[in-house]
Formats: sequence, structure tokens, C-alpha cells
Amino acid sequence: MKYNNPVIKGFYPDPSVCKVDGIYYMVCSSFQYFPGVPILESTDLLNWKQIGHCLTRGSQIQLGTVSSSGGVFAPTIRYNNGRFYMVTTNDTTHQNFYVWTDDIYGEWSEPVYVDQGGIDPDLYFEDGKTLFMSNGFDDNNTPGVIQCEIDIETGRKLSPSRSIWQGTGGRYLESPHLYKINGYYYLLAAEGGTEYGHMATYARGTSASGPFEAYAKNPVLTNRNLGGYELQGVGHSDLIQDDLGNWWLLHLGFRQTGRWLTYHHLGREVFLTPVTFGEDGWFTAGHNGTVLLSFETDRIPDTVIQQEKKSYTFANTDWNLDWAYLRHPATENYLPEPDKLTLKGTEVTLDAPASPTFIGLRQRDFAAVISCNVTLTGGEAGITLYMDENHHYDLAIRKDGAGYRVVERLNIGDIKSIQHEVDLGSDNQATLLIKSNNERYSFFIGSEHGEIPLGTAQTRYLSSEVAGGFTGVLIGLYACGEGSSAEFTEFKCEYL
Ligand code: 6LW
Repeated sequence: MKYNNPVIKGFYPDPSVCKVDGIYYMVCSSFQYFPGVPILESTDLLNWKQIGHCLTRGSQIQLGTVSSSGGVFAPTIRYNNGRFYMVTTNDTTHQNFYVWTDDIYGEWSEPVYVDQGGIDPDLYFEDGKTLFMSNGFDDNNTPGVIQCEIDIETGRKLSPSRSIWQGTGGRYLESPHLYKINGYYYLLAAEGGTEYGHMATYARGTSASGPFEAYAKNPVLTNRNLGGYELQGVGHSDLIQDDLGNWWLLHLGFRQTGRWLTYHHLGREVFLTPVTFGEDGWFTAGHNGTVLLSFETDRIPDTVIQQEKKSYTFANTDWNLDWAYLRHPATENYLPEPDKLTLKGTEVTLDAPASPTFIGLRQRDFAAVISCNVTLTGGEAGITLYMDENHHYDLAIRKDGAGYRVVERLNIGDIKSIQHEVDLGSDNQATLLIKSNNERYSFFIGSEHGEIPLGTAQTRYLSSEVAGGFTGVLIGLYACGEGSSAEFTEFKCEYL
């Protein structure tokens, strides 16, 4: 069969995966968004369904003042003795912590902090011992993958933090994961930074604490030399074996807006790449160490069909799973119903690194038609294509004196410009419509007499290359202005 990459589209960065009773569970980074750390499940590695979040309470994660792309960094999910653990970093407070649950569909514990710095923590369980890894510096100030033993009940360190591998010389050695496979300990990592130089590298040894010998042909996986190719930034990965015995990497990557178009705005996504162990116990990955838009494989039965949800509405999404808030939302300002959403605005606008009244779905593909009926009572409300507080395009209704108008506003760094306005007179209702392809968003007012075009804007100004940071575009519904309020109905996002 042939499967397509990415296997999860849109802003789901830094995947980590474990398998329990034939079911795969994945977690991803969430930064300033709440709830934190989405959990997805799959029975076939191709079709993933979001089932919850690990961080659902303010007592687990404080997001109040985190900057965009601060907050919750790369998580690792592991299973031991009937218990799931998710370990991550609050990069804003520089704290590593884990939470646990015995019911993956239920609530997770309060955080247990570990006194070791760095990012991208990992847990490894063997013979009643727990090893904790992260990147950073050890107690002697030696950089690398840093390891200590911890008491998993309390998070207390039981041994000094020691640098166990220094990587292959790439910048930003991160995302360590330790595995024991056929008697060897494998230490997988990422290097090169999460941009175009990203790569996966590994080493192996006969002890969990090293020494480790680097794979001679590192990087084992990278697209950094495939100039122009649509899939870039391939690296940060986790290794998993399926029930048939095949090995795979689930890893991060991104889709440029096109061949030779070196911008990406959909965020970092999840890719699946086959892994093959040689007789000598070293493994290779992908097509000569690269990741392709699709792979032919006989490892997945033909009966598995890769599905893709093409249409998102209020009725077929879950307010608690699919939609994300910025930092900690004032829940009284959000009144979701099965077919309708009422938002109450505050003085906090989308330009603030705070918690404006905003609720968003990840944009999952380039070509989309997004529409929603908005009825405004005051202030401003509409749809925003939101990368961060300094990079967002808004299509909104505004109350202006006694009347109402539709505005198309672009926010690109220091440039904030209302590009087009349409006077609605005393009519406080409009259908807002956005069409997108890989390179442009086009803004319209929908009406039964045909669409009224406003302007267009290039997608590249919302890209990571322009905005910086680690997130991707969300399709947000928002209200702002003290006393503002709006009703949203007939929301639809259709991917073409
Ligand atoms: C993450 C690091 C990375 O913690 O980017 O690509 C950082 N890898 O591992 C933020 O996602």
C-alpha cells in the first residue's frame, strides 16, 4: 500500500509515541495554548484521533504570562507498570516535570518536578529504576544528553546529572529518547535546530548510561540536503515497533508552501517513516535517510485506509478536544452550544500576548474555504488567521458609531493595516468568508447575491520564517472590546 505524509496535518509538533495493547498513543507540544499537550490515539499509525489533553488544569501548568512559543515544549509519553507518564518542560519557568495517569481517557496528576535543567525530557524504565534524560549541561557543566536516576514516585534525583552523549556536532542537540532493543541501548536525538538543518541522529551502547558509539552514517534521517523539496525540517523523532515487528519513526517535519518556496505557516506536523534494522543492529530510515511525501510499503495491510477529515463544523468538532484557547481563558466569556458559539470580548485584543477571547482550530492544509455567520452586538468580532500576537489576519465586523462595518485587517509585525472596509449600515450580521491556497488568503463577504471580494494577503507573512517561533496558524474565532459580544453560527472549514 501507499501512505501519504504528513500523517497528522497542522500544528502538532514534537511527537512522542508509546504503544499499549496494540494501541498507539501520541503527545505533542502546545506552547501558549490551553489545554496543554494534546493526546492522540491510533490503531494503525496512519489514522489518528485526538482523545484528550494531559494538562487541563491551571494547577498543572501556569500559562498566564508565557510568551508565544514559550510554555509547554516537547513532551515524551511512556507507559510503565499500568501507568502512563508524560514528561515535558515549561520553558518559561525552565522547569522539567511529569504528570501521570492510570486512565488515558481521564485526568492526569498534578506535576512532579525534576531538578535537572535543559529541555525535551525523556523517561526510561528498567528493572524498577527510572532514568531521566534531557538536553543541556551536566553537574560539571559538560553539554550533551544529560541523564540522572530519579525516584518516579517523588521526582527526586537519586544520582548526579551526567552528560552521556554529545551528539555528532550539530547545533541544538535535543529530543533524547532511550530504548533497549535486542540487548543494545539506543540513544536517539535531534540536532541542527528545528528549521531547515534539522536531523535525527543516534548512538548505541551496551549500558543505559553509556558509553555510546555514534552510528557511522549519521544523520539517520534528514531532508536538509533536499533543496527545494516540499518536506523540510525533518528530525525530532520517537521510535516505535508495530505488532508485526516492524519499526517506525514518528517525527516532526513541515511542508513548505511549495517546491522552492521556503516558507511554512501550517506549523510543524507529524510524519511516519519506516525504519529497518540491519544484521549488525544498526538501523536506517526512510528513502536513503530522507522522508518522502508518500511511501510504498508492504508493512501496513491493504485493508488499512488512510482517512482524512475534510470538513470541520461546530457540529462535528468537540469544543474540548479540537478547539484551543490562548493561555488561560476566562471561561465565562465562552458560551459554546452544539450549533452556535457566543463570545464575549474584553479589552484584551489579539495583539496582546495574553488571553483575548479567542478559540481556534489548527489550519491543517493549504487549500481551504472557511466561513461563518457572525452577529455582533458591540465591539469587534470575527475570524482570525492567527500565528501570534504580531502576525495575524483578521476578517471581522466592527461596531462603528451607530452602524456596523466589515473590516479586513492585516497585522504583520509593526505593520497593522485595515486593507478594506465594507459599510453594513445598521445590519449587524454578515457571513465572513476566507479562501486559501498555499500562497494566499482571499477575504470575502458571503451573501445570497454572490460574494463581495475584499483583499488578499500572502500566507508567507504568517510563516515561521517571518513570525519566528514554534507554532502554526490557527483559524480563530474572536471577540474584543469591553462589553462586546457576538454570535457565531454555521462555521465551516472545508479543505479542498
Ligand atoms: C523542542 C525541540 C524542538 O522542544 O523544538 O524540533 C523545540 N525540536 O525539541 C520546540 O518545539
